[in-house]
Amino acid sequence: MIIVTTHKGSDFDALASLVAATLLYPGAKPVLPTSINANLKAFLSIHKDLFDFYSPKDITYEHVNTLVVVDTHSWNRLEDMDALKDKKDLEIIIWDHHSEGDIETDQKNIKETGATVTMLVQEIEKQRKLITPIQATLFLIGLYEDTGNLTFPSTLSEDAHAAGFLLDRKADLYILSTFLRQAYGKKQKDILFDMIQKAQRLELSGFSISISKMEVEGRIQNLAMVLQMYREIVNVDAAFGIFRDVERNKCMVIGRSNVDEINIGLLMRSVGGGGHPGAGSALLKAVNPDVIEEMLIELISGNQHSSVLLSDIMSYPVVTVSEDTKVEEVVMILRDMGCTGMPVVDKDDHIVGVISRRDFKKVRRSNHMQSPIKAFMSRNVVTIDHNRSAIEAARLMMKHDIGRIPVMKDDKIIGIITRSDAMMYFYDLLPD
Ligand SMILES: [Mn+2]
Repeated sequence: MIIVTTHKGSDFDALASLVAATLLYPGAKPVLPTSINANLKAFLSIHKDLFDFYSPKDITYEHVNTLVVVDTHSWNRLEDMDALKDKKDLEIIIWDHHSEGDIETDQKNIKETGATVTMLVQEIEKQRKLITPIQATLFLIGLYEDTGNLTFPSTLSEDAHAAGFLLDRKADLYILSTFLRQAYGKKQKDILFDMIQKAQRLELSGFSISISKMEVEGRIQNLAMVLQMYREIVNVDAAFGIFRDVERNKCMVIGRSNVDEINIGLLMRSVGGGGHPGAGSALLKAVNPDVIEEMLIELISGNQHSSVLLSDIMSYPVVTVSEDTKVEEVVMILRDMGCTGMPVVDKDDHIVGVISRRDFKKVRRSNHMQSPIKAFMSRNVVTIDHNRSAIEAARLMMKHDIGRIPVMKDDKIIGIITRSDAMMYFYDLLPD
């Protein structure tokens, strides 16, 4: 007997993948966990008769010789499957878009697509299996839910192709929009209430800020929406949530800002994430939430309480070029050293500019290759004194959107601090 199952707290991607897998493995019994999301319950209350789902307790484990697991590959996310853990000669097949999991098998179909159902739909298309409009609708709901209607940064072109294929197969967008509400479920509500109860406001550089730290279990969807609501409710200029997933030892940092002066995208980039001025996030491994909070406060307020000096973490010696060096030569030096920019100095070794990849865009004509580099370098040089802190360097990088800053002592360059130097420093703060 072949069974297909998926994770507890099943969402639409899980359900869609479960149904899709039964098409790829004819005769396979779909085993739906008893714990499923609220919007899935609503969908099944109407569509249940169309699908022949089994409950884990209906399964006689001795009869199972093939186990197909979709949208997870962790034993502890399955419901009542422990009896199969050590079963001899059990064939296990995995279809999942999460990179982490402990179910061992040599039949792993794992790719970090936006939704698991995308991979199964690709296979259905490849094998030219027929699907009904209702199946296509369910698959598209799963795909849209996990990719935020193809807007989440995790979305790949494969997801969009699969969506196109499903629309071709008559997926019904009216039905889809009925069931696909923004997932503001119990989990999200509990988190929001907890955040509001513990809400703290601080005033930093004239702005009202709120930073909440919380422990969460597993991957919780739509935390960004929760944070957006939170910022509006507590009415601050910028709000940050630091969500620590204890089990995976990761912190999800999400920011929302309503003022131009606090650029979330730049802030998140300086801690290893990304985003745009109003919204952004970063996923940090093994970082203490208190350290992240401290970093955010320091970055926004520009304080320098750090006792570690730049001279301890900067890179040196620094290769510089003289302002009279020909463009052609500078290009060669950069290529040889494998770097993207360097400081430019005059004959007294004083810094007069920096040259970076951006500046070479100005070099158009080939006769420019013989010009001195001073004709193309940027003269607005941001430098930092050697006795400043790493936090301040990170703040300058953020403010000017640059990745390297020359470190100065008595008007001479003694080193250079790069974004990765600053990151190394922050990560070294971690407790073991
Ligand atoms: Mn999924």
